[in-house]
Amino acid sequence: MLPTLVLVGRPNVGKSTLFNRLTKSRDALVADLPGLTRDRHYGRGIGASQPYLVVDTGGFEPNTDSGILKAMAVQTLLAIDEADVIIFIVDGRQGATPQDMEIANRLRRCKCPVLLAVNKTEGMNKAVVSAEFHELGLGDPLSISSAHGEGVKDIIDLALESFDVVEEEPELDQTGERVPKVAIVGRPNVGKSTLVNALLGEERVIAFDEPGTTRDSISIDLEKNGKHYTLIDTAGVRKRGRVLEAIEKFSVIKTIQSIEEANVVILVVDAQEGITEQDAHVAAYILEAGRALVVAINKWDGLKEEERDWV
Ligand SMILES: Nc1nc2c(ncn2[C@@H]2O[C@H](COP(=O)(O)OP(=O)(O)OP(=O)(O)O)[C@@H](O)[C@H]2O)c(=O)[nH]1
Ligand SMILES: [Mg+2]
Repeated sequence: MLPTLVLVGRPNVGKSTLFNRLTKSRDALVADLPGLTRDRHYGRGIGASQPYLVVDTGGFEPNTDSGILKAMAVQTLLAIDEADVIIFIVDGRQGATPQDMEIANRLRRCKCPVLLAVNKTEGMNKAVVSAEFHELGLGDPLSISSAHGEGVKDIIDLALESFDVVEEEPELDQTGERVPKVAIVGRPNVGKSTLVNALLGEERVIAFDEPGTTRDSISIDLEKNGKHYTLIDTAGVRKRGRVLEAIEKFSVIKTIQSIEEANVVILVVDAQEGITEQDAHVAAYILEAGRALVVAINKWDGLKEEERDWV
């Protein structure tokens, strides 16, 4: 499992600037307009002694006007749920705002560590600027400059401190051959589980929860034509609260983690709905991660002849 670092903060504090620096991509849109990040939110982090996953939560529009969801969008709350470490970014030039306080209140309930990063502090007296952020109640504020890189390596090192670098041993079957890991990913309802069941068919299977993980992907042994495979199914059980569950079931973080674990990824798309932006982002990540990609176009049977040609 890659440690997952989630960048949280109100609009315009510099989340995407930090995301770009950590992933060295200029892809994520950085602009002087609040709420503009519409682009990529998930990337592999660099510059540390081990790989990690960075999630930029900007641009997820809150979709309700009451309660905590007003300050934080559902995707952000989901990401927080699945984070290993949260980096909460505030703007050192603007000082602590009521919205910062609201976000801090939510983050204080998180089980994972939260690091408080005071951004845009280049050329400023760091002790003075960061002092007022103690009131957020999230420990010592750490001064950084996303744009200039000051303090960035320190905060990442701190964030990853408690994670061991794990060299995974490839699993071998009885004959000593490597067992390929096949992840099956895709949006909810595209038919992932049905595909898994179809693959398994009459074969004897042993299903078990991946040991030592808090996330709920499931590994399944499959023997087909005398060869062994491990299927990784992300569609398994969810432990999340009922409210969130109802709004959004698709977890990109879980999907990415299973891609990282796998040698081959089957991306299941729905022929009747076509390829969504989400599908395209996931496909891009699979290729970037250097995994073999198989695109499975499911629900083919429901299409008319001319629709099949089009797909
Ligand atoms: N001076 C200074 N400006 C910065 C720094 N980091 C980011 N900025 C500027 O702050 C503005 C917002 O940066 P973004 O990275 O787009 O902010 P964001 O948090 O991703 O914003 P949303 O995605 O809209 O929530 C841009 O004009 C950046 O150039 C910094 O370290 N110092
Ligand atoms: Mg942004």
